[in-house]
Amino acid sequence: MPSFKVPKIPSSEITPQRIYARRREILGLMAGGAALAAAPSAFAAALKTVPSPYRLDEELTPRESVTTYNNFYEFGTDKGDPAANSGTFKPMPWTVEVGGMVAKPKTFGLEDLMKAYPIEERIYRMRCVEAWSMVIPWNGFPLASLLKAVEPLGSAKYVAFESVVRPEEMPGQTGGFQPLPWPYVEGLRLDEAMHPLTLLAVGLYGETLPNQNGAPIRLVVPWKYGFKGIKSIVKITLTDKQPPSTWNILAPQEYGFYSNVNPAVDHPRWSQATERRIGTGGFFGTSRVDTLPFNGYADDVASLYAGMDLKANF
Ligand SMILES: Nc1nc2c(c(=O)[nH]1)N[C@H]1C(S)=C(S)[C@@H](COP(=O)(O)O)O[C@H]1N2
Ligand SMILES: [Mo]
Repeated sequence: MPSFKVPKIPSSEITPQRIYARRREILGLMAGGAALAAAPSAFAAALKTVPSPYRLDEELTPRESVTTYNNFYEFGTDKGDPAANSGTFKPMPWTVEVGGMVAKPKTFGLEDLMKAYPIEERIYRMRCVEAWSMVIPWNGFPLASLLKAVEPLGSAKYVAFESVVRPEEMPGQTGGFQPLPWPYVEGLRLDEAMHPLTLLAVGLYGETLPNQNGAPIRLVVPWKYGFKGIKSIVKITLTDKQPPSTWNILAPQEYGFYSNVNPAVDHPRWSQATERRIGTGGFFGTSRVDTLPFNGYADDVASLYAGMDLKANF
């Protein structure tokens, strides 16, 4: 259970009415297990979710913004590219291979994972290192649940993640200009990975993840910059060495391994003191808000970094 203060307010008070109307529509469809008619992907389906205490008393970013303003370089580097170019990506069937320093390595089918753990709704802030942010209602289960199932060995100190490589379905992985080395890789310290806030998301806004948001399964670590939230995960490896991180490999002086949201540590090329909150006051509206240490989750996670120099280990 979370240690942070969560306002005990019914979600109807914090969720725009439009979304609630949509929820009723989804609930109606859930009864028949039908896919959504107007879904952006052929694989989109309503999720049966359970409430969680992880809520925020902040305006949600409209679903339209969450699903059209994206970073997912496998589909192109412009914000609109992932939504425009991911139509042929096939997130089903899908497996995630979990191994390394564990007693019970296993390759999980995505549907089995979704049946094994209750799918929670969690509303988190998402802060990109580029100084924009959103408030997103994710659906998923704690990464800790999956890690416990494979029984990490005492020697395991980190968790490494890998995204899928499918040039035939991902236009950013073909052609002359390759913006990143593939696969996209990320890592967490084991205690960060086991933290109750750390989520494996399989949906947002009550539906399976749109391709552009990292279908069918992606990481969400709300106190870290968005690039730690690796998308379309195919492999999770427990290890005793600090894993590589794509943006850290590319520009180590700009993107640290930890990348905890920190308004006091500027990016070498811009300030991190404030952020543009996307979609506030309508689809194209933005407002500038102060960036919070650990993205507002300091009460929960600051103790993970006790005694660490947060400017040196950024
Ligand atoms: N595989 C992969 N994962 C990725 C990225 C990417 O380019 N490839 N971009 C990251 C960045 S920089 C951010 S801000 C978030 C964006 O998530 P969203 O598009 O769902 O908001 O995904 C992260 N995960
Ligand atoms: Mo990002």
